[in-house]
Amino acid sequence: MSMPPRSRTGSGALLAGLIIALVVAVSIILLAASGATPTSVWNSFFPVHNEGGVTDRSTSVQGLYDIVFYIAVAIFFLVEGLIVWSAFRYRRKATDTELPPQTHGNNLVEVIWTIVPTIIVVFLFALSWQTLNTVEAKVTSDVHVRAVAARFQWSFEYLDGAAPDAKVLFTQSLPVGDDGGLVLPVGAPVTIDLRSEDVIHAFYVPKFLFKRDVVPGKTNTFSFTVEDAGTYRGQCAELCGKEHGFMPIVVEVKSKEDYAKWAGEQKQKATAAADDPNKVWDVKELVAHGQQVFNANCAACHQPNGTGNAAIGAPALVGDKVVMGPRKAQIDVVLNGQNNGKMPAWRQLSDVDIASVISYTRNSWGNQAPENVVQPAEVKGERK
Ligand code: HEC
Ligand SMILES: [Cu+2]
Repeated sequence: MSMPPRSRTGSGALLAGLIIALVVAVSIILLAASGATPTSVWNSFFPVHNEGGVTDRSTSVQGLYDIVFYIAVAIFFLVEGLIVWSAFRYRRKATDTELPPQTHGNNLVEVIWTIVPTIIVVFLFALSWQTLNTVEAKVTSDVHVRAVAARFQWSFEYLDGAAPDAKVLFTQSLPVGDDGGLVLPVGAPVTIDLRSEDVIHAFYVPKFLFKRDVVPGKTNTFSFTVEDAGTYRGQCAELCGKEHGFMPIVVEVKSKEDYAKWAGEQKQKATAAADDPNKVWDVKELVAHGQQVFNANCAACHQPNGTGNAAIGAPALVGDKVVMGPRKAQIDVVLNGQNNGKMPAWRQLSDVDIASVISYTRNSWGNQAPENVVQPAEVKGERK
């Protein structure tokens, strides 16, 4: 077959070269302008910027990642290199008038490009298998925590042993503060059970190089030991609803001694509160706990910022006459409901929960009710 002789000279290749040079130059200028250095660009290809994880399991995850990454880089340069090389080496020349010889099939290269990828895939399979076994290894733990995810909050129940028979010693909830978040000892094996109250969430702390789904009706478990003390931030990593972005996880890792002291204090506080319904609570404690109760039970209708939802007839609690009025009337509404259950009854909540949530509504969103504190004992007295 013959082809018309080509009139174009090397100008096409020159243009292509210029465009590539321009793209490279602009990329370098933009990266430099944003403060990137060659090291920071290189590190950005790795998890947590190549700093390494902080748990005993993260080393093997990082090792697997590194190997996969380097193999991918090698394949990238090999394949791109061959494409560019053959494009130049076998490009049509101005003097060419015939099609080049048409080749069909080559047993040698076909065998090579079947065997080599197979070896790579089998190798990565074995390596992943091994990594998975390391990451999933069960250990006898000193600390058992049940992480409960609910739209849109995490709480951490500290258990007195392995689930499912374990008792809850005390509970930690976000938002963060002195008593928020997940607190763990450094250098001690920890087991976390994941439970969802509603939809699928995911537990993800980047510095652990680990992520696991929290599935309703199923308990996922994982164990690890944190090797460096410090504060590590994470986030629910499953799109679970419109406030999904506000489900932070904060892990505070303390020395073993500090942890033991802290856990002892939490346990004592929880026991004291449970044993003594007549304990007089501090307004700050009530409001802090009340916010959790509100977000878990009331915010769906009254909204997290208390502005209500006209569509379902849930009134705004900001400046509401019941919330700003006498305590007794509000205890009655929350315990027994109102308007044939359009406002549901909340008798199933504990005295502490109800006292807390009422105190919260009386001290939030600009509300400053004259009677601003309701104690658990008062709620107990109103139950019929
Ligand atoms: C299923 C939606 C829903 C949930 C959940 C809900 N409420 Fe209500 N709430 C309503 C509706 C609707 C009304 C108005 C009832 C009526 O028409 O009288 C109401 C009324 C109230 C009132 C009385 C306001 C007034 O002016 O009469 C208070 C106080 C209140 N809710 C507090 C709470 C608290 C505290 C919680 C959580 C423990 C909660 N609500 C959970 C729907 C809800
Ligand atoms: Cu979530």
